[in-house]
Amino acid sequence: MNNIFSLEGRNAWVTGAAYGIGFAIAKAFAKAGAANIIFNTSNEESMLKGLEAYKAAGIENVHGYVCDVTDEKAVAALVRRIHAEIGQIDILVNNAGIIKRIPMHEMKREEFQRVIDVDLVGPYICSAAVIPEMMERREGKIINICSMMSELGRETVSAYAAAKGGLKMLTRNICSEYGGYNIQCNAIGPGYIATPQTAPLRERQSDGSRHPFDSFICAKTPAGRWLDPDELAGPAVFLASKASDAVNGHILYVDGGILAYIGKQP
Ligand code: NAP
Ligand code: GCO
Repeated sequence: MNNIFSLEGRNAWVTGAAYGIGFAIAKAFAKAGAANIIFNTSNEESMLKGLEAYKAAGIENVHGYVCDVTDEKAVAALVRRIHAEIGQIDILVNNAGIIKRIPMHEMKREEFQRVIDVDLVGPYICSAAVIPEMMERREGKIINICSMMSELGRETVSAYAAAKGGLKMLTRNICSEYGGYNIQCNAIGPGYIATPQTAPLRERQSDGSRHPFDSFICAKTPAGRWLDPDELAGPAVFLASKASDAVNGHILYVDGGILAYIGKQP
């Protein structure tokens, strides 16, 4: 039974995996037997810090690159380099993402566009770059990192919700268009995870009290807490492994039950 969850010999590219959710998923892939972990960030500083972090975690065979997922020429060049230097890309995780928390009517167009470009166009660019080789081999795994905002809205995150809602449908469309090549494209929809991206929502107030959003999210989560990035490890290994070969176009919410819960009565 365990073998179907093994990633033995597989090469996995996790975008934006210097830290946060991507780093946790890449570590899990390595522990599941992946032969090579490939990650990219938008700048050299975080890429180098990422390499140090993997080394400190005892993860070997890690390859870090600087590549903005919105730059299709750079992504195409990176994929060619990976194929030449490392080999086939068995698993792609479209993890790289940003958020800008600004009331929609105050948001500048270019701010809205940047979120859409990184969070939705980036996964399209990276997926389109790896799919031809997966088609040739008639095998591949693509995992998109969606969000609670693939299903729900909230104030100040209009661009992010639009992007993550679109990413949900991009997941289903890649499934529909490439399932015949034995390519499975699924998504993980994390709940509220303690990473740098959500750090502003957990900051202590000047009087030492909890951030109101921190209290709000704990009331919206049945377990009453933020989730840890490492809690995405099992779902990610499942969707990257042969164990999920018959799962396609699925959004696997790893949210501690948020989407099922009306919230704790104040
Ligand atoms: P994070 O801590 O901010 O990490 C984001 C990663 O993406 C960093 O490694 C960042 O590296 C990279 N990145 C950003 N823009 C990039 C670009 N243009 N090209 C390449 N890399 C880029 O975020 P996180 O919390 O780990 O979130 C990871 C993913 O999960 C995102 O898609 C996010 O929307 C999603 N998500 C997060 C949560 C949560 O609660 N944290 C919940 C649901 C979904 P550099 O900035 O150094 O380039
Ligand atoms: C926010 C948070 C969320 C999380 C995540 C929830 O501002 O509401 O950043 O968007 O990042 O996407 O699933």
